[in-house]
Amino acid sequence: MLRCDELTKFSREPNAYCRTYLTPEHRAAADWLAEKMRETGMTVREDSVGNVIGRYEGQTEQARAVILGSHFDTVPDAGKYDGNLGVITAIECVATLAATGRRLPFAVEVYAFADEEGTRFTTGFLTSSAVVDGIINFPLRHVDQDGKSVADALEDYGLSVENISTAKRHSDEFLAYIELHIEQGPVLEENDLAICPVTSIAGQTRLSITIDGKAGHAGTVPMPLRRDALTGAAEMIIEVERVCRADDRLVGTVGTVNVSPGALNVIPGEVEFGIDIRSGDDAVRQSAVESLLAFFRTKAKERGLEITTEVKQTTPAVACDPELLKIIDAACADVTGRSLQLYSGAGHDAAIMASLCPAGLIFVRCKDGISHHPAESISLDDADMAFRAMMRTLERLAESWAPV
Ligand code: HGY
Ligand code: MN
Ligand code: MN
Repeated sequence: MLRCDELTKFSREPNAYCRTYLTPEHRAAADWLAEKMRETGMTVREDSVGNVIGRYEGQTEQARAVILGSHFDTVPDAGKYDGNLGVITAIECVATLAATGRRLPFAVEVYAFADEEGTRFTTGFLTSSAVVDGIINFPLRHVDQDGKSVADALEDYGLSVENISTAKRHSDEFLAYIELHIEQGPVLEENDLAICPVTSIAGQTRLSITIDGKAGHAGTVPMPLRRDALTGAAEMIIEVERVCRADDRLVGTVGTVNVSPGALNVIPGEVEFGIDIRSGDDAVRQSAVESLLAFFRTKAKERGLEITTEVKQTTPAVACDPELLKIIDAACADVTGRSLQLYSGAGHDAAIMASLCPAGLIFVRCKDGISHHPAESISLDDADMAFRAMMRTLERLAESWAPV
């Protein structure tokens, strides 16, 4: 818990916790995490996309590894446990093994992923994608709010686009990936339960929609002659909510709207807004995206507006490995005496790592289900239960999952 507090000092600004990809605060946090990993005796390195990786050998050199991981980047004005708790707990598990010189039949690798949220460059799971595919999972031409591209940001950080592929790992190196993460929802709290395993992770589509109308004088252009980009976008944004309210398998959010020229007395000429659509069912999500894009085009035509749509990310829904789920479920029950399994509406690196090796996710209760907000909080007892569940998972894996 103290370490999650300490990590908040690496932030873009002191009074709103935010740490985004390839920034000075990312660099400082990476150095701090590397030091904590080294203190446990792990060998530590950084890969070509800024992930921090610690390795604790098993009983035999170069044994296949179980990865314990999560991300250490944040959303703007973030809470202090989303991602960070999973990285800190993973380090704590290795520290506990190392404290008694205990070696498991497999190695343990701790992955601190540098960019899961996609706060700076819009597309999420950037650096776990590089571990799985050896590429950054979207065109490198995407730019941040200041117009800086990923390629330039990598250069500034001392990395290069040419080397991204060296971050790739191979399935035969690993037995499993296990992530501890706050639930970011209210169900564990409703069930008066501290932790539980996750069955599957929602698929998501991130879109950027740009509407071009005609800027003009707010006082002199008669209403019927206007091509107001913002009122057109507003009708489209309401349609996102209407479509997603109509089907409880869907959630849809418009979290960003940029209006230009952005003056009170000027009719908006251009609006760009970002959409996040999710579902546990890929077909449901795809058809919602298609029907929304069709609506947007019709609305734009009606209003004499130009529309540009860009898919920034599509990530399929992913089922956690069923065998690993049984082991994690048993480990959680060892600690809580109970069993509950939850679906995750939030995306996680586990969804990407599932393409590399069997992936599992442990949820820990967070107060009122609040997340992506400074009020995000967990209790010390629950953090302890989560840590013990992760340790029990490793022990059960050691007993039952003999490395090949
Ligand atoms: O958006 C998400 O679900 C996660 O916080 N990246
Ligand atoms: Mn998050
Ligand atoms: Mn997260």
